[in-house]
Amino acid sequence: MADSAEILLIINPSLWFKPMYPSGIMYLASYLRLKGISVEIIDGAIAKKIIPVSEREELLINTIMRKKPRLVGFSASHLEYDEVSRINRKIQEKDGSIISIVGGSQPTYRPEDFIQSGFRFICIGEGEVTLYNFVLESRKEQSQWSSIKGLIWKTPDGTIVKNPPCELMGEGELNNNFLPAYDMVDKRYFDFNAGIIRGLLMRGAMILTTRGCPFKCSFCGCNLIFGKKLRKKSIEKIEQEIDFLKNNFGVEGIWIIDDTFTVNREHVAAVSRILKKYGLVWGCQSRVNTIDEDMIRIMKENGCIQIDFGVESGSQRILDEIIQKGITIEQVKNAFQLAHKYAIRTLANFMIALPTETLEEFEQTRMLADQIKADVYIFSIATPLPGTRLYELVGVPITPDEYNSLNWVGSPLTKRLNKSAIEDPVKERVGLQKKYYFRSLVKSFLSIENIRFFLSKGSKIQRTMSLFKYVKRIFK
Ligand code: B12
Repeated sequence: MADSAEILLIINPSLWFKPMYPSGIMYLASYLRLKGISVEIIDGAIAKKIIPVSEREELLINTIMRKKPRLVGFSASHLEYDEVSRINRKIQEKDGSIISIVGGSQPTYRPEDFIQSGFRFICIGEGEVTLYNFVLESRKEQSQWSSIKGLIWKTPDGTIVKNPPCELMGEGELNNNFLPAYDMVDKRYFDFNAGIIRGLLMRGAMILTTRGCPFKCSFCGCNLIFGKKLRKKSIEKIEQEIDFLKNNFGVEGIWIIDDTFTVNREHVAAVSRILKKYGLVWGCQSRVNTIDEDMIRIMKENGCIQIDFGVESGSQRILDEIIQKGITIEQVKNAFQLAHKYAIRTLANFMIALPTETLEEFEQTRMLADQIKADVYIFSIATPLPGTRLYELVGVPITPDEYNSLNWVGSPLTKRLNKSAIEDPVKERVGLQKKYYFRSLVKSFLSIENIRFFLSKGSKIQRTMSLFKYVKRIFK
């Protein structure tokens, strides 16, 4: 007799220790639980001592096998393709009757890779409804997999079937499932974690207040997951979530993980006021063309301390033709000026070595970086994620076994993928990062908010430890 829940959802399979909790899996777990399905989250990392990767993987597999689940669900970014596929194959070898399914960003972008790697079932896009229907169908003796919207699957004779996509949940449904299963993950995720709002030594949490993004940047596949239309959680539910986080974990700050928080003015104002009511500092991702003085003023008055902007390039041509971002350099300058005026910390994301980028255009990027005077700078080497339009624009095939070396600081693939005039993107990135990053790190550690946190009662040791851990991670 199995001693586990009907479905186990696996996080942090092995190699990638994520210092933040995985909202996707937690939303799936809470949705299934609301529908009366027993579900458990198994975390491969946080609750364990530091042990070698291979042993950690064994431990995870043994834990799964011991629980004898009927179903196992994995989530994967491209970086987790390898490990998730390997763990799944090992589980299948040990017990072929376990039904496993994978979902998340990379399976949505390129499901066929996961079929090749041994998965029989892939969930495309938003997962709650598809997973629920999948669990119900799996209980039947003769499961009709073709009835599950949002599923791509393989028949016993090896045919790959693509079912129609699943309708996205309406706002009512988002509100019913407003609270991700915070109680099913280790409480230490909410301990002092300087990574939540870069450099702040506080107890923090991430929340998702909207789903969907109306923009179409070529490097991002987000709207393949949640669509283009913005769907909002109600303010009452957002308040209940914040109340829960404050009362249960004593959070002091919030990072809003919406793709673009500042799309809807009324929503921004209402959420800001709730955050202020709970005395929290907070930050969000924004866009230079969805923000204006009125909005920034409201955000500042209500405790916003950091806004992240995707600037990407100083060349208007690159922004228009390659990134297809829909922003102008003037809007970039204006947004940073406004944030400075209201003393909100800014984080600027840039990409270098975009396809067709000339040396003059790279110089324009450097100049823009100097002009906007951001507090934190992140320079990434443009990385075409398979399944995105940027990947098509670069036009160089990347095989699945190369996925986990695809990263933003440079990789064995960088040379092959470089379709710009910049000869050595790795060297250029290091130079830029050195010029800005360490200065900005020191600046953020010495920010007023941090000093205030540090001087507040208790927890000085934990706050200091969190600083060390954060710096160690950066240098790694
Ligand atoms: C917050 C965030 C982070 C946080 C925390 C991530 C975490 N703990 O999960 C931090 C800052 C750590 C982070 C890091 C990185 N991130 Co990030 N991140 C995000 C962000 C903004 C939100 C993720 C989130 O919580 N979404 C909300 C939840 C509810 O959605 P979800 O996770 O997609 O889950 C839903 C579906 O995908 C599906 N689903 C997911 N899993 C499963 C499993 C099953 C079984 C089923 C049925 C369905 C299913 O159902 C869920 C509910 O509807 C997304 C953008 C986005 N819109 O998703 C990028 C995103 C996930 N990140 C991305 C990237 C690239 C990274 C980094 C590599 C960046 C870097 N330069 O280092 C790292 C490494 C991440 C890693 N190891 O996987 C990419 C992934 C692309 C890819 N091809 O995989 C995204 C999509 C952004 C993008 N523009 O493309 N990230």
